[in-house]
Amino acid sequence: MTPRWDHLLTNATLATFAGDAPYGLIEQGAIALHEGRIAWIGPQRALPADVAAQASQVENLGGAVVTPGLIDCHTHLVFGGNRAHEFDMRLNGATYEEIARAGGGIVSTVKATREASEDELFAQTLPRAHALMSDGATTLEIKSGYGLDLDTERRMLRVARRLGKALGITVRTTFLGLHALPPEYRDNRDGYVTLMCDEVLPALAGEGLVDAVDTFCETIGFTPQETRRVFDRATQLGLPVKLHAEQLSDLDGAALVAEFQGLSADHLEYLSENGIRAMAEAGTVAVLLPGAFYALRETKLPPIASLRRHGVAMAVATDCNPGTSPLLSLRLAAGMACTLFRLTPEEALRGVTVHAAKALGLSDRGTLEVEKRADLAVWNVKQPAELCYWIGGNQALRKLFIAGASQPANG
Ligand code: DI6
Ligand code: FE
Repeated sequence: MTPRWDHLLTNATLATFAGDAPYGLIEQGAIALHEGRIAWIGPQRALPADVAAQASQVENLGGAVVTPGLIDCHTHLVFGGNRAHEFDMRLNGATYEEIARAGGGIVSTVKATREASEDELFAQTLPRAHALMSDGATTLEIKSGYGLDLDTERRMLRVARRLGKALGITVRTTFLGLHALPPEYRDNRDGYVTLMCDEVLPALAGEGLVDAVDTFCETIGFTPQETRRVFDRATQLGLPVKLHAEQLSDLDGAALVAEFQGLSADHLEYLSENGIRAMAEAGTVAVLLPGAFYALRETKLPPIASLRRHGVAMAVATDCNPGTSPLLSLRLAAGMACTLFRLTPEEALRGVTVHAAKALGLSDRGTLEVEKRADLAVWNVKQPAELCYWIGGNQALRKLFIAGASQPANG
């Protein structure tokens, strides 16, 4: 008889995140994978009698927790060089904004990125992608935004696409041309926004390199009016939008991205009730970035209680970037969302699975349900809360399944 399933995992603690029960938990569960999809899932006692004959491989997990493969829905993973020297400056009292205005910050990474070849950028980024995978990530969002010119923005997005192919994971790319004003346009903001809206974004979208469009809407970034210009262009190109919003101040960016039915508003330390109501109305996901909050020693907490009250889905991501969040573990980001933002472990884990999928507009993953993509993480823990509880270390992940193909934790 031809096996019905490629792989059957038994004796598992399944954190499915399907439905409203805590973790969508199925204890003593089993899950069958076939041709890259989940083919069966449920309590082991409900498995068909002749199950052993129906699977090419049967694996007893000894009670280990299985979650959907984690989804990092906000990273700046591709960049040249690093900014450890600014880490020192900040610890000596310089604020993120002072560093930015002194020509440091994003612009200093732009210089290093412009000078790097595609192969050099790929080689520098690969270890960072491996690090995220070694702690459970199977889908990554990767932004441009350190090129700020056509050639380098293209090179960044090509490297992002290449990482997905090389690692066999899903990479969703986001155009972030409005991340910072490059030196050559310091006195010509309008010229730069026009270049990005009328030339760079259309060109890169036409080359199939862009899945969504983002902007750094902030006092040291771009105005709501400038944001609206690039969002109008994204809409004309049929691309969804998301936004770095209310990180350092309230420019009502959340309401703006919600007006465009945007996928997500990200950071949100300074988010207002008006912004929350608009996000709830539009179904825009709140992406929380505790790594930047931690690294910047921020003190203003995102309004978590109000987001809960309004039923706004909360995602959690690393915001991995060289300046404000050099964080290479999505599982640690989930733990930080608990300890720093007071999310429950259940909320934080939903934040790196089903809500992160929503923030990327992906409906084929993020929960363990029949027909969903067979991206799974098998963990060396017996209860899901441990994934947020343990700080650091690389002992948590046992193995990944990526579209049903298993690979050991060390990639
Ligand atoms: N907000 C951030 O925290 C990062 N980008 C953004 O829009 C910072 C990126 C950097 O400092 O390199
Ligand atoms: Fe960011």
